[in-house]
Amino acid sequence: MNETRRAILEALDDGPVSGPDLAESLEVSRAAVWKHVEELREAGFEIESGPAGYELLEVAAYGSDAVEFGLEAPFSLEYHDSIGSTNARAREVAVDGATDVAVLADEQTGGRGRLEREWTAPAGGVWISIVDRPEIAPSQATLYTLAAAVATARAAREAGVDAQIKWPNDVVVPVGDDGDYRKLSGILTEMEAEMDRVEWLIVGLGINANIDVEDLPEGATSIREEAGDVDRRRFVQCLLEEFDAYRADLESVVPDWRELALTLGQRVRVDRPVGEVVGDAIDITETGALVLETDDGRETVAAGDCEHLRPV
Ligand code: BT5
Repeated sequence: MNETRRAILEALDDGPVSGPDLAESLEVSRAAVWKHVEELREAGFEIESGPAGYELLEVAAYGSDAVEFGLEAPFSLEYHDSIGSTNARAREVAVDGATDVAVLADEQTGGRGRLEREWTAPAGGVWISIVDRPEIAPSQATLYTLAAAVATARAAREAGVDAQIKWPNDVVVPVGDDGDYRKLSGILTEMEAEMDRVEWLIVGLGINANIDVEDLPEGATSIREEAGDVDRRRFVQCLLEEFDAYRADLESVVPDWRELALTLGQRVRVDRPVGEVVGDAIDITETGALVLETDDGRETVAAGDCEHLRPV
């Protein structure tokens, strides 16, 4: 959003302000203030001109302006009502050289999971891909993915959902006490890197927000199902703010991940490219690998598909 428009909204957020006062504090002409207010109205912000000046009655509907307004994290938003995949679009943005851009959509028609699996993404969800160019080694990229999972779980908990994390980065809602769950959110991280340097990184998050479970695959749940509809603008702001805080403090990611983990303490099977391994999940390492106690001793698993098994 244009800086002046953002400043006008911030000023109006504290109550009515007159046009001349706005012009003076922002050091622009009165005509410029009027023009920006008209543009904000066109973007969907309901601004009334009363005796005390301009007053903000309602924020624009879910979209880039609405999410950027009041967002306390340095991301610019690109919103689409409908798009193939926000990750595919984010890749174009990344290749163009941008950073700290979040591509957001109401609906995806070609959403992707890991390993080219399909991701169901009807209208009402939160489908978002964050473009970042962090100064980290490729081996640290896993921490970004874990950070996104922790941020998602915390935002979902804020919305009243009993969200926990299944290793490495599915946000789930537990069912019963046996490690069973329904999937609320998945994360797909993609990056371009050299041996010792990340060029860009895209963290794609899919959260089933205001969606009926009938419109989702078997085994999925939504915020609507668990806690009722959420204000998606606030949810996305919370998500981006949490993610921003974690990427600035990568050391806090693993400890906070552990606090929210459903997988730790479970008997699991992990499918890896080199074969599967079964054991009790006892911890994750500081780089996010899963530590298993197996019949043949301790094993550390860096990546794979994890399934919770019923306790024997
Ligand atoms: C994931 O893959 O969990 C990563 C999903 C990432 C989606 C986001 S949305 C924004 C961005 N743009 C994209 O195109 N993608 C990202 P994976 O672990 O492979 O899980 C995929 C499996 O989850 C599928 O095979 C289904 O079984 C299941 N699934 C598909 N859609 C689902 C949904 N909406 N909710 C819960 N489970 C789903």
